[in-house]
Amino acid sequence: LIQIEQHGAVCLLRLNRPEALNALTAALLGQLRQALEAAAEDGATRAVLITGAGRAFSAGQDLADPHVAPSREPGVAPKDIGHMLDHYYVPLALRLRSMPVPVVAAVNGVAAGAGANIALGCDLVVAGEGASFIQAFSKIGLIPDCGGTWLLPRLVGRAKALELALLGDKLKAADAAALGMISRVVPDAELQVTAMALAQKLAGMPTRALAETRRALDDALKLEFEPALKREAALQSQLGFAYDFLEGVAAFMDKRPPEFKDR
Ligand code: LHQ
Repeated sequence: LIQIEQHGAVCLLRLNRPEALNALTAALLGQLRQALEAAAEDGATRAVLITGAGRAFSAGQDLADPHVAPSREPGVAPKDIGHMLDHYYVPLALRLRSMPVPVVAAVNGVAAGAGANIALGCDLVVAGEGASFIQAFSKIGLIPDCGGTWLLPRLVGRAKALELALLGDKLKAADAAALGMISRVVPDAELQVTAMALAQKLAGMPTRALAETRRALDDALKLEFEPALKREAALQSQLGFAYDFLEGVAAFMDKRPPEFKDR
């Protein structure tokens, strides 16, 4: 359900249920999390790239999955879909957000519901011109999950976040980029090459500094100015002891490309 390809230091993960628009089942979500875990552990991987097989990135939770689909039989008690969140989506969103390496999403088609929020939970989001994002939850009586309520207002501000979440309308990739919700839009035919090049570029950068940059930014959103400055100072102090700082400065002074090693 997840195709894993190693391209040098980039681990490519492809959601692979194209016949169901890569709708998310418990099995697929479990495999995705395992693959991320393995990439986090594997010291040779310095960036992860996530994309979808076929014409969609992901249609979100598989609504036909018996763990989720409400029974139409009269008198059958509703299931607790919260279990799906507790056991699959919450750990997945946390894993994405705390990866020791940068994660790029290449959004190759529609990204709906939790599929959209998995993409938005990545560090850089590149989309093909034909891609789109749909906060589909409200249409089936739910709220944005898989981090949507946290991510959306931070990405596009409260007003747009509410509009997207309340209406659940399709947002084209170009409009998502104009809102600042994603990093960039490229022609569909160039998506995979562009996203891979971006992941390879990140893979050649000081990995630990990149992960700490994400952490510092996320922390700063919760902090007042002075504590944020102190947090920066503490993280910077640690990075100052790391090999990559020594190497980065040495390479600059020697006018040669750096070879970063820390992870
Ligand atoms: C699908 C799905 C799908 C199953 C297309 N499931 N089959 C978390 C935890 C617990 C509970 C619930 O939710 C969550 C988080 C969530 O993600 S909730 C949101 C779930 N996702 C949606 O509500 C989106 C539903 N899908 C759509 O709105 C459309 O299919 C989109 C806009 C994604 C694509 O539209 P089209 O390009 O027109 O394709 P289509 O609708 O014809 O779909 C193709 C096939 O895929 C079709 O099956 P069929 O047998 O007729 O070919 C769809 O039924 C199936 N499919 N999404 N989520």
